[in-house]
Amino acid sequence: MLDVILNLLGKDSKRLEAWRDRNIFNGIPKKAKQKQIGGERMTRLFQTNELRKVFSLDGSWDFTAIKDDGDSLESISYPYKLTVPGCWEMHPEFLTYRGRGAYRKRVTIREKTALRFVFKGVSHTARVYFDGVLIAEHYNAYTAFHAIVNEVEQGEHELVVLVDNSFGEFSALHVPNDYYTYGGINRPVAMEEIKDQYVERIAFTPIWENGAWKASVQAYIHKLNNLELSYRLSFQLNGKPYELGEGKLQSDGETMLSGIFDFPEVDAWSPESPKLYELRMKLIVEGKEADDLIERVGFRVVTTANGKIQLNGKDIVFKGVNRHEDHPMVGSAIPLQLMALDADLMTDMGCNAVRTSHYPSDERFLDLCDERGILVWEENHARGLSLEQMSNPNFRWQCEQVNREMVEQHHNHPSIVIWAILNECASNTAKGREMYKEQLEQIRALDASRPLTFASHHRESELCFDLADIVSFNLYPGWYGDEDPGELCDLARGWADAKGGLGKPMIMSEFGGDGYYGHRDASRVRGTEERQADIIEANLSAYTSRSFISGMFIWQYCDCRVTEGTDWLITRAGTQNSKGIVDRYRRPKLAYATVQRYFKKLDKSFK
Ligand code: ADA
Repeated sequence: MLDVILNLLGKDSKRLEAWRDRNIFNGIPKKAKQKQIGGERMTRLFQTNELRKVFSLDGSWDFTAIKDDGDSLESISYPYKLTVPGCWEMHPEFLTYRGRGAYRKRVTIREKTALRFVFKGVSHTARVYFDGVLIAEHYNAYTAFHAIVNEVEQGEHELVVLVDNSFGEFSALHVPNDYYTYGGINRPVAMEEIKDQYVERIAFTPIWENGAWKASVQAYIHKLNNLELSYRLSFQLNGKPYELGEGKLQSDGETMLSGIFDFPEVDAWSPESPKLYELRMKLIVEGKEADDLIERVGFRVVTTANGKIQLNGKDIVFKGVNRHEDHPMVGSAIPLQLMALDADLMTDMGCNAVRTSHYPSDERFLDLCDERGILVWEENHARGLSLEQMSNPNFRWQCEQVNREMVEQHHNHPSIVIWAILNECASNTAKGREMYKEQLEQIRALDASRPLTFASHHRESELCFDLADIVSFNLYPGWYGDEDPGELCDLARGWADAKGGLGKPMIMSEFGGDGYYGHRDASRVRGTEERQADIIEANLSAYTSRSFISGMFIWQYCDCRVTEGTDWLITRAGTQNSKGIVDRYRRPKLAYATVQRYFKKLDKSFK
């Protein structure tokens, strides 16, 4: 009998009771018969391990939609093949399918080992079975989770992932919205062979003190057995060895080691010179190499002072776009090539920043931003939730989990310079304020090294500016109203100053207007590419000429599919949000050149 350890990153399985109680999957699948699998591969833009064996499980998986709630695992047959990562909406029979699906993959194990399965993202609820035994449950498409199976015998085994992208009370964050909640295993999957003790994660926090670089390094060792073992944890950075600690590992579970180290010879990370270093952690147990973990890190600090944001002590202004993960041919499962194209187009437009609206990004995109010096505002998952939606009994734990997973999983990316929460939710109410406070405090406790913000559309009725380090406004002058962008942002500065944001840096986090790709007309009426370019121009002209503005993020980088709906969503022509500077296929609209003019000009004036 396998000793199965359920070990979700969030350890939140109890909280999925509501979901589990629906009790729709209760069988045990048949034992695996076929062969699999791909070879060892890199799952990031750099090699994460040299000792630990990491196998990518990306590729072709068996699939079926589960139409009947009474289906048990053993009665499921798999008539389809789908690609992982992928979204089932890309298959001709599931173009608009919302519901449940089952994915199956058979894996061959060479010799008895413990396995760690890492799912970088399943949209939006996953239940994972190994040889018919439930090993993980996870909610939210945009953060990773893992499960460990101990003492797996050599031979063939079966992995089944039940995926659900339906809406309902059990899902407080994935709701019908102005973007699309796709279904499927939408980010990569890896299988790792681990020893009885392994390095679970590293948290690296750079510190600039007395004119020199230091860093806090924390490492978490996970142990699967109860034996008393001696260990030593050491790492290398920039070719130099460092000792993190040694001792006896006694009980099973997690051990954390930390230290503050000097790094006198390193160069800083910055947009102009995005210098990265590998931090190579090695775990020695009973004198033998047991495990390793490699992270890529950069030395930079982010501060706020005098109403401005500083990177390494120098004031910066974000010239950015909001990005959804969406493409007509891959859904939200954006491949690396397309991520790189997105980064190239942003750079070509003159952007130095991107906001991961409205959820944590695929880590490979963050890896690209690290490499290219693109500054990132990363935010948790929520868009436009009313107080009623925030009062959903599942809202609190689902936010707590996505916040924790976002910060723990993406802590080491130097490109991330801001954490944000709850885009356009009920921060204008007393009850909403409590939740904003709780979440900002949670993130600050997890990582005090980055400033915090949230994007607000509540204008003078906003109640939470005092809780954040930066005030951020989503205003749409020229689109939802006819205000002058300059006058409106002067007013906004006044609202912020009067409502707890006095002296804090200010960002225009969303502005823009619809432009239907190819719809050009000399009348420049709403919806034409010309009008969209005019709106972008008026906004950029106002914000780039005001020194109290610390950044601007255009809504949005690319058009995106939205949920089909009959209420306000019906205003989204073509079931898409068409405010992209490029369309869903990344074809530039007229506004592209407008952005280039302003963002590239701004570059010169700031040199
Ligand atoms: C909001 C919201 C975006 C998008 C935008 C729009 O500001 O944050 O997700 O919906 O409005 O297009 O109206």
